[in-house]
Amino acid sequence: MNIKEVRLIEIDLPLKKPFTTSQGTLRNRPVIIVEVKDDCGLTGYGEVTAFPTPFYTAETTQTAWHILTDFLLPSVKHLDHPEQFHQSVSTIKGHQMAKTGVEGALWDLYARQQKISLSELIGGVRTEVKAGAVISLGSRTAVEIDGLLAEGYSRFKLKVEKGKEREKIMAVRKTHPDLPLMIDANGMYGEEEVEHLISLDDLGLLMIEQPFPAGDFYLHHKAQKRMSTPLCLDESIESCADAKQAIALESCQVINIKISRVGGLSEAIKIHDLCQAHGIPVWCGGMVESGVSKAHNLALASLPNFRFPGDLSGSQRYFEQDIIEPYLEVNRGCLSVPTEEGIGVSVNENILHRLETRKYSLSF
Ligand code: OSB
Ligand code: MG
Repeated sequence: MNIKEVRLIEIDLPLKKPFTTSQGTLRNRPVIIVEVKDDCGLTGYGEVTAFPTPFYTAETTQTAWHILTDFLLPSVKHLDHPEQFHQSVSTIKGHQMAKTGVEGALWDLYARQQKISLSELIGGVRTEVKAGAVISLGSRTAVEIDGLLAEGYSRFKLKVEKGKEREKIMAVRKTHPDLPLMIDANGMYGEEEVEHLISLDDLGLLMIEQPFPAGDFYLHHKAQKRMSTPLCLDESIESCADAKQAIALESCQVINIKISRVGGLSEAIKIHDLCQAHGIPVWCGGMVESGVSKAHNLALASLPNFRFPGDLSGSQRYFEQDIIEPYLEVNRGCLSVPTEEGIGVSVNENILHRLETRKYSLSF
């Protein structure tokens, strides 16, 4: 790929309002943008979406910076294809989000070198994908849903608190009885709450995301066996091997694929293919991320087994200002899959530098 330089730019994106789950609150959104440059002057962009605190997975912005600068960046020098990266860093355990930022930049660069879009490169079959929204704890749920419906969003995911799920869902159902609605528990239930979770089976939810902690395939299996509402795994799936176990143990009926949680696009595609072969639908998760990740997500979500609207929203859902051009926007409930080369959007370097909190570069 003739890579001459790799750069990290950490930025701090101001959020329109805090984003809260049962596990923690995000008040602003630091991310690390990865740039890889080749000998012809082309640049590929990736994003590290680790959070400032380890409330979602074990990584943080700070652990990612350490792993990137001390271990990952030198590995990009001799690659011929982005798919080689994951294997080339296999002795560095975990740190999926740090790896994803680098692999994402490599995929974008590679597609630009081939002069095709990332979606085309990976065999995408859709020109647009349906938008879905996440409603954070602490939001005015009804008001927010009305606004999102007016924009055409077609799937609604509520963050919920233990014991208050029914009340919250019923309040929405009162005004919108047929709304495609789901909840995301972010692993907040324990073994002692299996019966409580099963009691939510009559609420007609599209699915329930990650009721039990990551790693507990057994509890998910135990509950799924007794529920008709599909369980969807998020935090539990950090690799294709995890997806294999979840499917074999019948721990879920749906999987949320986040590129950043599984260590990159190559692994995400493997999970997509595995799920497709087993009749398990997938959808694309979100990380309250910048347009760089959103553009990568749209390429992924153009694959055939993405069969539910994902956590795919427009540039201005969480931020006043995005770092990409043009902004990704929801039109009549859909986001277009970019058709320009690579991820199909460019990064506004002026905005990037204005938001920059630290940087690093390595030349070859
Ligand atoms: O569990 O999917 C999650 C955001 C932060 C941490 C965890 C999760 C989320 C989301 C995605 O729900 C929000 C989005 O990007 O739209
Ligand atoms: Mg989730």
